[in-house]
Amino acid sequence: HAPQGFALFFTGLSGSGKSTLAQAVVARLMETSSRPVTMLDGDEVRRHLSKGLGFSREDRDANITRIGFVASEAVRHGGVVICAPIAPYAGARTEARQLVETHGRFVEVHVSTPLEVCEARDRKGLYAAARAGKIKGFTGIDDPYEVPASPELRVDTSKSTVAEAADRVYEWLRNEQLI
Ligand code: GGZ
Repeated sequence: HAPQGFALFFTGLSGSGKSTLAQAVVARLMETSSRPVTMLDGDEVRRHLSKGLGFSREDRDANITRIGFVASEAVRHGGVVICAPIAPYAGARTEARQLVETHGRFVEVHVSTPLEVCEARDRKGLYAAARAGKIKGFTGIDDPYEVPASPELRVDTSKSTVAEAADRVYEWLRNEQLI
């Protein structure tokens, strides 16, 4: 019979390694299975699905609800969906979970790389801009990130390599017989 659909939902600060990790997991899935994977890339989501939304609480919540809705539609048909938004608010994450769990599994992965590490990396210079007051309401600086209380998995990319973290996610999925 057709395998169960699931959404792999990475959440964490900007620069925590969510996208890199998501890409590594997608690569592993592609190597080992012929199941199609829908990647809801953060930048693309904000360019298309969530075009026009900003970073107020309301807009961030709307962004996450839209991602949850699209994920649930793919999962309904047995699909594998991977997304990696910051998703700073627990309420919106729960809403996305509920949408997806109507049809399949929701796997929340908290990418728990500490703020100090994300800020030291500052790949896009956004933390420096936020500290300088050039960006207002930046997650972790002057906007909240509600730490997930009970995610399926927690990974810290300052304590392991991306490959090791991707391995842990992959093994977790195998253990749950999702792949
Ligand atoms: C946080 C911001 C902000 C503010 C722009 N706060 O490192 P990035 O650049 O590529 O990832 C961040 C991205 C976050 O978008 P999400 O759709 O994942 O956010 S949410 O889940 O909260 O809807 C960052 C950039 O957008 N960015 N302004 N104020 N990140």
